[in-house]
Amino acid sequence: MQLRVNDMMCNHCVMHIKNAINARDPAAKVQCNVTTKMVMVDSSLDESIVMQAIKEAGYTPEKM
Ligand SMILES: [Cu+2]
Repeated sequence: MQLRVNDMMCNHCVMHIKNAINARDPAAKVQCNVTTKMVMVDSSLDESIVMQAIKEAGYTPEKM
């Protein structure tokens, strides 16, 4: 799945987002691009769960 996180500003944000998703699915593969604000997630988790994880980390995910 692909999400946009406009308030992902730096590698610190990337680390928070990756940790939040991996806490729910340790096998999840997460690729973040701070320039395009794109977050690509390869996981068996529902999109709603991934979005909730990102919100709880303090960020604002949007569906593509
Ligand atoms: Cu940051």
